[in-house]
Amino acid sequence: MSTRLRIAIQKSGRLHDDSLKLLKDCGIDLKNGINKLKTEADNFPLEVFFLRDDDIPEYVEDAVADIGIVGENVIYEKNRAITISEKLGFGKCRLSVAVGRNEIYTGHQSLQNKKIATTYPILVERFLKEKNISAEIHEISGSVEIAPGIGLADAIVDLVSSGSTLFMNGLREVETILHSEAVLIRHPELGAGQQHLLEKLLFRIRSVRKARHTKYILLNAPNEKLKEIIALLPGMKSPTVLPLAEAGWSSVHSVVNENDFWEIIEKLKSAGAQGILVVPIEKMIL
Ligand code: PRT
Ligand code: ZN
Repeated sequence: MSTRLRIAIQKSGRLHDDSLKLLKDCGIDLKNGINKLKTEADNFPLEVFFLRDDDIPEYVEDAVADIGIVGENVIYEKNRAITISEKLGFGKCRLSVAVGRNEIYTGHQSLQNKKIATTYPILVERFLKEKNISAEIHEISGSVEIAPGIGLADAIVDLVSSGSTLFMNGLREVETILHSEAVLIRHPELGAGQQHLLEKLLFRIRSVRKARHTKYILLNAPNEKLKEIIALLPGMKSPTVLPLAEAGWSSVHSVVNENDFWEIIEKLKSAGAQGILVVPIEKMIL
């Protein structure tokens, strides 16, 4: 059988859709039937396993899958012998300490001798040890946010993204233990064939991710303002400048980073740029 790369992704949940979208954006078409345990790609030697996120590090460690997509929070809690290959920029959240809205909290020393409910006992234990605090960790498997309300704990440590779950349960976020996002993990020792396929996949992932943060920009500029306008547009090498049919005017093409985007647009306008078009880029190969 020819060499294939086996990837484990979440079967359902918060990372499922973005993981599939990433593969799709990398030009990988999966055969139908994503509700099954596994599927494969039509146009890339890739087999996809659908698993619970908590099991993914173990499958990769045991070489049942070569690579996987999972949150950093799961990796650090599970402590498996796997390697992080690439941050993927989605599934962002933080693992935070929260206490009752009206509780006094003056710093981590306020946790001394308290009861903390969490689904992340290993990370919490490490945090307490680092801070030299002794507290009782109460491991529960879900709905951590109700623990203080029912008298099970004085504080909780849980994942937070918008903060609305904490707010709705009368809790207040007081300290962050870990920032997390989805990452691509790999078995530490892949065969030469799998290693080669992983490099191909990583090349595509980086191109897709770079493109997501970059826009293609086209504008018209009076020639006497070109120098000033070009100085605002770094481009990949330098901007492309083409003459317009109307004498004295040029069309300038370049790429801009999404983060600098509005700032640059304003400066371009005040420098005399007109007819500014901004379009998404699908892939970006540098
Ligand atoms: O079934 P399976 O075991 O695969 O899934 P799961 O239920 O264990 O995980 P899932 O799908 O909830 O989350 C998968 C991963 O998404 C997590 O391991 C994180 O890496 C990431 N992620 C990002 C989050 C959140 N944001 C998040 N907000 N995981 C969980 N939450 C929960 C949090 O536990 C809390 O209950 O959402 C609630 C808080 O959200 P806000 O927006 O109200 O703050
Ligand atoms: Zn899970």
